[in-house]
Amino acid sequence: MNGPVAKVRLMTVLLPIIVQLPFPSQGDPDSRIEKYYASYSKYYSQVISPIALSADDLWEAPLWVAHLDAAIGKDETQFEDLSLARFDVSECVDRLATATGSGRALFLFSPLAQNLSLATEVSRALLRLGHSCLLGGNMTSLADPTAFSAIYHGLASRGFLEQVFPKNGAGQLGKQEANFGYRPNYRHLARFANRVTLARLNASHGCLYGCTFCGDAWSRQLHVVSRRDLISEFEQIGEFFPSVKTIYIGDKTFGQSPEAVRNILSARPPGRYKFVVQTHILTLSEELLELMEEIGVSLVELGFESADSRVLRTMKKSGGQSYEYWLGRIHSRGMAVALNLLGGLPEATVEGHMQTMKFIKSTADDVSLYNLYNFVPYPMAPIFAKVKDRIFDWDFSTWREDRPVVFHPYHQSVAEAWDQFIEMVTLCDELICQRLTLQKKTGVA
Ligand code: B12
Repeated sequence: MNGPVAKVRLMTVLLPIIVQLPFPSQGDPDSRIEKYYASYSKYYSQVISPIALSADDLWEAPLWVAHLDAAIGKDETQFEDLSLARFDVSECVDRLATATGSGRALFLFSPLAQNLSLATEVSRALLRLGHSCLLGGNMTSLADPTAFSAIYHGLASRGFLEQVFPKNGAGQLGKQEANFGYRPNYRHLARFANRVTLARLNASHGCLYGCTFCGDAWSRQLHVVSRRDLISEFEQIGEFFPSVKTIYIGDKTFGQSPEAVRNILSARPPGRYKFVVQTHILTLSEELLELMEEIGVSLVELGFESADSRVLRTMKKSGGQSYEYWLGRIHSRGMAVALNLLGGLPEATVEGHMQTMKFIKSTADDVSLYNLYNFVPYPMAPIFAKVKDRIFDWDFSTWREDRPVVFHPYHQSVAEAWDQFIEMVTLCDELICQRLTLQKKTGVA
């Protein structure tokens, strides 16, 4: 039998090997951003928990591996962790070819923008050696279909290998139970136990807000993980990451599902972990802050992006007026705040930048940390379709959140947008350095 159906049958009998590829992203950093992250790590270690990031390593264990392993559901599935390998096609291919022994394998890749080209070349070479390769994740719409045996779009659920060819698409959007037919299996992530200081766990996946700069496989849908599944994840994290003391709740908008919040409260081992959550200004309420305290949240990441309300409106994000109030409320409850700021947005202007700088200064007393990203038009973000024609650099390895934008912004040049981003980095570095100095003098973080 030939054709797609035969190919699927073949895939289901091959040895599945899940592959985490290396990233080039931390190579050759801008010195000002590097300095900022050194201060950031120091301060983060003091206010939240120690972080020891080795320069080339992943910052977290790759959770998609635990999901995919469980969705495949076979004992024999292997995991090849190439995250510390050189960013080099031959090295990756050699390592993977050796991992198969003498048999044929099905390699599963989930590249991000920065390693899509690497995944493509590695796959081509493995196909030539007679193996099969399946691509999934956040970059599938921009991948070259001739370089892979198949491309899988969307979320994986139990038995997904059989549905590879009937195009899976984005799946159902909206609010729904997390009925994937599997519980993530952390067994292959045990090797990250001494490499990471936090674990990520989702009580819900996805988000119903439609911010157009934000995009991954879970956007515009909200799946609530059942309490029983959550308990199993807490148990696995306890077992496989015994020294981890901080859990990052991966829910994109903590509080959007009250059920997910209640589930965390009742499923977590009381007192064992500090928690980090991320949320949206419109979701905040006194009740939610109360629950955060009860759960043991020590850091709240709040998406702020930009102080320019026009930019935010065009990106379908609203709620700018109450930030000062909520930053004060979170701080007064003894939780630290990290503001997520996004430079290089397509509609950004110098006036908007000045407003953002002013806002950063005026709220400095209530904010501990700043996560600074320079905008990258990832293909799953709704804004991608609009910005696509303005993209001038299609070399995905340069699509970096710590580099100048790869498209022409509407109201300024790439260089101007970059200067503004660096100004923001420098300001945030100064603020964090001041906190470190004060902390040294007074002993209070
Ligand atoms: C945890 C996380 C990380 C972790 C782990 C990364 C990893 N390899 O797993 C860490 C911290 C290491 C990380 C790093 C980066 N990340 Co990150 N990260 C995330 C985050 C917050 C959650 C991902 C996750 O675990 N989700 C849970 C899993 C279960 O879902 P999933 O990955 O979507 O997988 C499901 C489906 O997509 C599908 N699927 C996925 N892969 C595959 C593969 C196959 C074969 C199949 C069939 C199905 C399939 O099945 C899974 C189950 O349904 C996402 C945002 C998000 N909410 O998705 C960003 C995200 C994936 N990261 C992103 C980026 C850009 C990065 C960085 C490059 C950022 C940077 N500043 O440089 C770095 C990488 C550099 C480095 N050296 O580490 C972008 C990717 C955009 C893109 N298209 O490239 C995202 C979407 C966030 C964003 N900015 O929009 N990240």
